[in-house]
Amino acid sequence: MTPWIIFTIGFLLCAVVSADPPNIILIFADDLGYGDLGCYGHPSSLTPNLDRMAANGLRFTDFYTTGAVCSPSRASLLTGRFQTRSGVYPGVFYPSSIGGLPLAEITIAEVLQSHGYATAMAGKWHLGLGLNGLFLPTRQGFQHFLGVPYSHDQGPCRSLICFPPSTPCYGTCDIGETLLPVFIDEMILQQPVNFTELVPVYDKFNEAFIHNSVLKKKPFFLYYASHHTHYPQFASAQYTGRSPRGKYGDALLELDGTVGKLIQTVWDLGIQNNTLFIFTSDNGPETMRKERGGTSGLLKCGKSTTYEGGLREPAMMYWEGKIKPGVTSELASTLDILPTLAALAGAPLSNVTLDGYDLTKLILNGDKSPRNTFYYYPPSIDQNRGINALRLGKYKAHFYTQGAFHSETTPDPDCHVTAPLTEHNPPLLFDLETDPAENYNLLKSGIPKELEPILTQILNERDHFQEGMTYAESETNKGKDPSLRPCCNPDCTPKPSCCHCPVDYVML
Ligand code: CSN
Ligand code: MG
Repeated sequence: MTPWIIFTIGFLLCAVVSADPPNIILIFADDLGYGDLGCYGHPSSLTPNLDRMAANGLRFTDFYTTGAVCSPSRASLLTGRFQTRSGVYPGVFYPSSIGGLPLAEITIAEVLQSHGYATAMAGKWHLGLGLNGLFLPTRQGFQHFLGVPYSHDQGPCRSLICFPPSTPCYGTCDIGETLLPVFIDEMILQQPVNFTELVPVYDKFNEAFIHNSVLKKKPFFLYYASHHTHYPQFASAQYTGRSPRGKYGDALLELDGTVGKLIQTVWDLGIQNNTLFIFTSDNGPETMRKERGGTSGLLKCGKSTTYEGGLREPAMMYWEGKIKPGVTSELASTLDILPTLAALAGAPLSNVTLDGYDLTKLILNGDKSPRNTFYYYPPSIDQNRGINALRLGKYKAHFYTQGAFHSETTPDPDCHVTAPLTEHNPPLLFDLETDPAENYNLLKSGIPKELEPILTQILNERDHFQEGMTYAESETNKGKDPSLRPCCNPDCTPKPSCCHCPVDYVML
């Protein structure tokens, strides 16, 4: 080979696998719907930093999360595998859950940490707590953790002091549970959490971690899993009353503020050309919270359903100078994040079965997505039923539909808890390009001749997928043990009221 050819090959390899592993900031919202951001068309949300990230990055129109509720969705994000394989189904973890994301699962943090990255997480975990913190982020590849191990409605609402402090909670929380803790690594830092000051503390933690990693000349992986915009809505003083969209808007504005701070920190350090930001959300909006819940915009239904509103999410990737700004309608999923980050970092993958694709050529070169299918699991996975729906190219087939409590209150009765589990044979078939709202079933009056081939292909694809799927023993059904509930005074009585450890964040 001539030196010129060797040089060219070397250059081409470098174009795909960066010699300098990029820093990664993965931002995950909670219960944020497809229609909630300004850049996705919401008329009264204020999201200037997210809109800027979208304008300067690649915004996805067809990006899917795998779980219509939290825990399964987070398990898939961090492992690149459907929740069926790790056993994080049905439903979600509770403070006293015995199970968790199995430690044998390999997370993004583990992939990157073993390749020399500094790793940290702030915010909501929701992948188990277990005995002596067995399932905390620090056991899954995160060197540092500051956050709450589950949802902030999984404790009494009185622990959620909003700003101003007299603000009542809206709806009900799990009053039988222990006061909500915030952990630093594996220790309880404060119980109950003071939500009016929590996000500024996360912001400081994030900034310190980025600074320290740069000082140590280490590439870093920061996972910021925001509590926003899960119910009940809260915001610190700086954001309260600042959004025209009320409580939900204020919470979203605070999340947007954190995004702005992260971008600013990266630019101040001059590492913007070597830092990839990814933003998306875990599941669709909880419309049962009415104006204090999110919206899926033009998509059908929301959280806990396998209509588009349950699983299609806002998503963007921003990397200054590397990712060409634009909008893509190529198919992508949270499943694809682990293989994509591993490829960008040049980190080897284990031989465990993955359900995601490496999207580097899509995001860096504008190529087609390697993904042409998506599989929709409901929160209550039943191995005998398998997936509820399947997307192949622009077509989506529903084999089962069901409404959900979380998707109550909008006018569409299909979304409501009163819409029972219904099998569809032949399936309902929608063209998501001409009909993203899933209004017009193409098979309503029989199977048109021209759709026979695509229907056959869809049914074959479903069989093929289900044959290749494995279902681990359920982790969420392993039961509960009240003694696992976190308590900052482990030996105190009477529980849970003695588990009370106020801390002034100013001291930190
Ligand atoms: S979730 O919300 O954690 O964002 O999915 O806070 O499905 O029974 C979902 N659930 C509490 C929740 C319970 C949550 C459930
Ligand atoms: Mg959620």
